[in-house]
Amino acid sequence: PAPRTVLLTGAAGGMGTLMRELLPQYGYQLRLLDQLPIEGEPDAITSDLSDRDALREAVRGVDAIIHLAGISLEASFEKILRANIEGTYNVYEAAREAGVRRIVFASSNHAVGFTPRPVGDDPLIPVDTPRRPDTYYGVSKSFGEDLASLYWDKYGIETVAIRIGSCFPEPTTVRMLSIWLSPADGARLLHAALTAENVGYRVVYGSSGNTRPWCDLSSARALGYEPQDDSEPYAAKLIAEQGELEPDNPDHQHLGGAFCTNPPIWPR
Ligand code: NAI
Ligand code: 15L
Repeated sequence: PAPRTVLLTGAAGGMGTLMRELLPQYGYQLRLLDQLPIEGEPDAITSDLSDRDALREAVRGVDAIIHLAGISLEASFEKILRANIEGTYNVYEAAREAGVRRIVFASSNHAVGFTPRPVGDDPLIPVDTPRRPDTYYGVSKSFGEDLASLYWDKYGIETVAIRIGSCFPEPTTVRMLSIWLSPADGARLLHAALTAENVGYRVVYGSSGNTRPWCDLSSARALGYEPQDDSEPYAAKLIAEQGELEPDNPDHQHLGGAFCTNPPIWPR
């Protein structure tokens, strides 16, 4: 049966806030968790991912987990270790103990951020491209993907790991024109990842149907995801303001953009 009750970790964050508005229309009952309290959501669980007892309680009775919580930019290795590496391990352990069968893991383009971005007629970046993390943050997403693989092979817990491009209400840079995931497409992709059958362990890219794509969406489409949005209407204005991407600019050479050179640091 399709999952109905879903734990959403990171529910206070940017994507969490967008997704808790958009997902209920697909019929999900969301249980919310974040280290930060969520205004207007008295039932949300306010807890750090390091609190294993709270996680055990949070996963009880859910059909699936959407795991968004974590540090979403670069930070010291110690902070990344605690929130993203140990935190994700704690989520998977809680799921295993409780018998949760499916997790959707918010991976990131930064797990493969040092991959050169396609130029001209170059092929799109495939999901099986070698990992090339661009930060400790990207390493933690690489770790999450491998942990998901382990929990599938060893315990039969299914994961769709989504290498999200840039999920914000609008694209704000020229790079984002290629990797933007509109919030509505984000919800479509999460719904597909929750409901597709027999996913096992699967990695997909999470972008809208952008006119200037960099990443191959075929594995996402194989889940039943059909993007409806395209960043192109934003292109003229962004390019007029910021200029085209330059092949010689180190910030413009890789999928991960400035995360490869001068990454934004948490907290923003
Ligand atoms: P965000 O930084 O806005 O939200 C992350 C949330 O996780 C925050 O509310 C924070 O309080 C919570 N959190 C952090 N550490 C925690 C801990 N130890 N215990 C409990 N909660 C904790 O990030 P955003 O943009 O909403 O991203 C959500 C997820 O998607 C993150 O895992 C991020 O790495 C990933 N992602 C997001 C992209 C995007 O474009 N928004 C792109 C690629 C990946
Ligand atoms: C990410 O992984 C970050 O969480 C998000 O804040 C954006 O920076 C995004 O990647 C991006 O590459 O634009």
